[in-house]
Amino acid sequence: MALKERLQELRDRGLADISRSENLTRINEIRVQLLGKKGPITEALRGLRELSAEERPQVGSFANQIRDELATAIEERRNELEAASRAAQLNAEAIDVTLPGTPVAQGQPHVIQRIIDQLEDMFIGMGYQVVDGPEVEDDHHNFEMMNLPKDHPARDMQDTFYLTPELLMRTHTSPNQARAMENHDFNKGPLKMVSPGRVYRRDTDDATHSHQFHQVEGLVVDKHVTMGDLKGTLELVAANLFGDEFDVRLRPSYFPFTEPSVEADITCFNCMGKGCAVCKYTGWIEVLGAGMVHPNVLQMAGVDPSIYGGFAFGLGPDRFAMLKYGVTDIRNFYLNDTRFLTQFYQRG
Ligand code: 2NL
Repeated sequence: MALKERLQELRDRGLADISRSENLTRINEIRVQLLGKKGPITEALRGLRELSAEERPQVGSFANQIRDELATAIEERRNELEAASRAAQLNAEAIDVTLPGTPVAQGQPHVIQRIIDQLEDMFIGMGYQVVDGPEVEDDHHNFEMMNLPKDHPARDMQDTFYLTPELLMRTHTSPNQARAMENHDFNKGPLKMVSPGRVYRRDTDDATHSHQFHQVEGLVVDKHVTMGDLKGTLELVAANLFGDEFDVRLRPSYFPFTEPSVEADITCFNCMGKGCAVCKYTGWIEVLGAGMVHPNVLQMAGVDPSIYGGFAFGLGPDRFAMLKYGVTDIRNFYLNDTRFLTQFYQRG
C-alpha cells in the first residue's frame, strides 16, 4: 500500500480509537502507541527514504500534518476526560447543605445561676446595680463592718474558713455592700444594689447544708426608707420567682446587721396557704432574712445614721431552687451530674 494511503488509514483508525477512549489511562496508551518512537507514524516517516525526491516533501508534510492532527485530538480528548473525571469526583463528594445536621448537645446555665439571673433582671429593672466582689475577704469587711465584733458568737471558728487570722472565705456577700456604702456618694441619690455570689461556711455537708452555696443580698440606703418599702420589694421577689398568687409575711427575728430584723415567709407552694405537711400546717414557708440596716453598720461605712437609713435582705438561691423544684438534697446542685441538671433546662 502506498505510504500516503497507509498514513490516511493510521489517521482514521487513530481518530476512531481516540474518540472511543473511555479514560485517561487509555488515552495515554493511545498516545504512546500512535506517536511514540516505536509507533506507526515514526515508522512511516522512516519509509520516506524510499520515496522519490518529488514525492518526499509532499508525503512528509502530510505525515507531519497527520501527526499534529492526532496529537491535537489526543489533547482534546484528554481534556474532555479530565473534565468528566473532575465533574464525577465533585459530584461524588458533593455535600447536601440542605440535609438536617447532627444535633450538638448544648448546655444551659445552672439552675441556681438561672434563679440569680432572674433576680438580677428584676432588680436591674427597678434601678438597682449588681455588684460583684472577691470570695476571699478580710475580717474587717466580712465581720467587723457587719456589726460582728471579734468576740461575737456568730463568728465562731466552726462556721468560717479562715485562710490567715485576717483573711477568710466570705460567709455572706455583705462585704460587697459594705464597700459600696463606703464608696457611694449619697448626694447623687440613693444606693440601690444587689450582690449575688458564692459564699462559704465551715459546715459538714448534708441534705440541707453545703459548705459552699449562694447568696443574693439586696440593699437600699436613702433618706426615709421604711419597712413598708422592704415588704413591697419582697412581695415583688415572691411574685417574680414563684407567681402573683404568692403572699409575703414578716416575722420578728434577729441578725447582728439589721435592727429590727425579720424573717420573710411566702405562701406555701404545696397547699397555697391551707396548711400541709410541707409547711408544718402553718400555710407559710420561710424563704429569707431581712431588716432595717443597723445604725452601727451605716456608721462604720461612713454613712450618717441620723440622716440615712435603709433595708437589706439576704436570700439563698439554692433554697429557692429546692423549694421551687422540690429538690430535697442541696448536694445535687454541686455534683455536676447532667442527668440531674438537665431536668431544669428550659425549652427553646
Ligand atoms: C440571712 C439573711 C441577711 C442582710 C442579710 C445586710 C447587708 C448590709 C447591711 C445589713 Cl450591708 N444587712 N444583709 C440583712 C438581713 C439578712 O441575710 O439569712 N442571713 C444569715
